Amino acid sequence: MNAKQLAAEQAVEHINDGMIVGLGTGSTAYWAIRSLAEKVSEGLRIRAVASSIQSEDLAKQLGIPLIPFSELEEIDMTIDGADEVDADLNLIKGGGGALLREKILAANSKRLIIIVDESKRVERLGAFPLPVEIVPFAANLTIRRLERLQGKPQIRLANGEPFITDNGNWIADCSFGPIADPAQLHLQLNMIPGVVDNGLFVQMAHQVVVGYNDGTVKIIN
Ligand code: ABF
Repeated sequence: MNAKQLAAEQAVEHINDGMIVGLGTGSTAYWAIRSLAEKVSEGLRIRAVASSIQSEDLAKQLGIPLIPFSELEEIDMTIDGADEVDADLNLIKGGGGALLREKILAANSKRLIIIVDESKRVERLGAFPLPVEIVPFAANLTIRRLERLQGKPQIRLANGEPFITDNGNWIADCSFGPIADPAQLHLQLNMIPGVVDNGLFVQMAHQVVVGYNDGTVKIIN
C-alpha cells in the first residue's frame, strides 16, 4: 500500500453511520473515496458532498450516495488532500484547481481531516506556488495587484489556454517564497477585487494524517 493510500484509509476509519461526509479532490482523496465506497458497499450508511466535479463523478461511479448542497446545513467531516502542511497545520491547497469548493466544504465542516504523504510536510509554507483563484474579467489588473504583493503570478494553463476552474474562473499560481505570516497574506490576497479566494487554509485543519513510505502513519493534531 502506498503512503497516500495508507493516510487515506486511516482517515476513513473516523467515518461513522449517519454522517455527512465532504469528499476532497486529488490523488490522495481518490484513495479515501475508494475506501469509503468499499465501506458503503459493506453497509456503512453515510451521505456525501464533493469538492469537485471529478470527485463527484468518482463517487457516483463507486455508488456513494450524494446529496445536493441545497439540502445541506453542515458537514460532519471532510477528508481532503493538501499540497503543503506546516507544523501549525496551516495548508497550501489548490494544486488540483479545486481550492474554492474545497474551502467552502472545509469552512462548513465540523471536522477537517487532511491526508498527505510525507513529501507534503514543510517547516514553512511557500515552496509550492500558492494557487489564487481569480475572475477572468480584467485579469491583467488583478495580476498586477498580485505582482505588487511580490507573488510572481503565472496564469495556469491547460493545453495552451487558461485552465478553467469548476466555477468558471482562472488560477494564478504565485511564488511568494517562504510565507512568514500565512494569516496576513491570506487577508491581503482576499482583499484584492478580482481575487475569489486563495489556497491558504489557515487554522482550518483539525487533524493531519501523514502516510510514510516505510508503511507507518502519523497523526498530527
Ligand atoms: C487537493 O488535491 C488539493 O487542494 C491539493 O491541491 C491536491 C493534493 O493532491 P494530491 O493528493 O494529488 O497530492 O486536495
